[in-house]
Amino acid sequence: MARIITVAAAQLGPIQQAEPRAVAVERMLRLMERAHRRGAELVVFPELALTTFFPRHYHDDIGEADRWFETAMPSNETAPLFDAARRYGIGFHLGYAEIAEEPDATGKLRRRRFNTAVLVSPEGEIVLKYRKVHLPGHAEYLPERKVQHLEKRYFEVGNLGFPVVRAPVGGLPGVNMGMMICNDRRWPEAWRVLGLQKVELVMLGYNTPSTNQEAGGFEAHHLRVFHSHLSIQAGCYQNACFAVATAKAGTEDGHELFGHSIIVNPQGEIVAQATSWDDELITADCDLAMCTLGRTTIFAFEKHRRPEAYRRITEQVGAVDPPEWRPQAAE
Ligand code: CDV
Repeated sequence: MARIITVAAAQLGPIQQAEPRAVAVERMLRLMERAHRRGAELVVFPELALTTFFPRHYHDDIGEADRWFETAMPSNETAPLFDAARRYGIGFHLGYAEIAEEPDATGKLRRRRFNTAVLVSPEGEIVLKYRKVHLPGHAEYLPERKVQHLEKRYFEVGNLGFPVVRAPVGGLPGVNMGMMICNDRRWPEAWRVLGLQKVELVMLGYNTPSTNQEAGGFEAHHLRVFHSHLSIQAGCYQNACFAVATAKAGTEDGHELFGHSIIVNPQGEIVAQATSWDDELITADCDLAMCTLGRTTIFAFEKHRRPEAYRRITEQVGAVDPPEWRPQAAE
């Protein structure tokens, strides 16, 4: 039996450093209104949707970066998004930088910073929170880099795992939903942890530069989008789920982000794609019954997975050299 929801990726064009949150929120409200007019029941905004992608900017004193962070969700500035959810009866997913006063692993209460996303219900309640696990980049200023990527400086590794929740969307009483943030989409482990919780819809926001900033070797320009789409399409196919992958796009603080937001089905097909590098809404009707084929046949995990052969995945971080083969005659 068909289980159809209408979802939207609300791509944002650039947000410059000087732009206040109120401007970004105003743009997001316009996208939510458009989503409502098109019948969308869930809207997905990008990673760090309220500000410029600030990890490209170095602050010697990390506290100086606090102005990019939210200490409350909702706040006075973000409350209009929650009001719009209630007004239109649609849920939304929002990426933002979070400051939390929380005990750390040693039990010490302290100020902690995370790259976070929340799913908000049409009633304006936070249904699910996720904190980014795979933080790319570096913690210190690197003079050899033209553009810094200081996520490891400003954020701690997410401490919530990869949670999935079953909650109503539109007319459906329960949809299994999970999240990833940007770089997470390149890691099959993240997809599989969601897949093992029967995720049906993955929401993910990203900010990805159009060129490889690492200067670690040549990477052709066109491969940037290819690798992003390849990861998302493979993740959806191998875990029999839909994904709404929403970008921040265009030239932000002089640096280009590639956009190309997509909605992908469990066959790994792109069913909608953004074509601008600006604020743009793409929508798709997703029949969640499509998730059944993959998860009852080729990816019926309970029949075919062999965790005893996967121990390295959780026991080992870096790659090790394999044993070297030598011809017997040489001994
Ligand atoms: N915001 C990100 O996580 N960006 C990374 C870039 C640095 C490669 C990404 O994986 O898209």
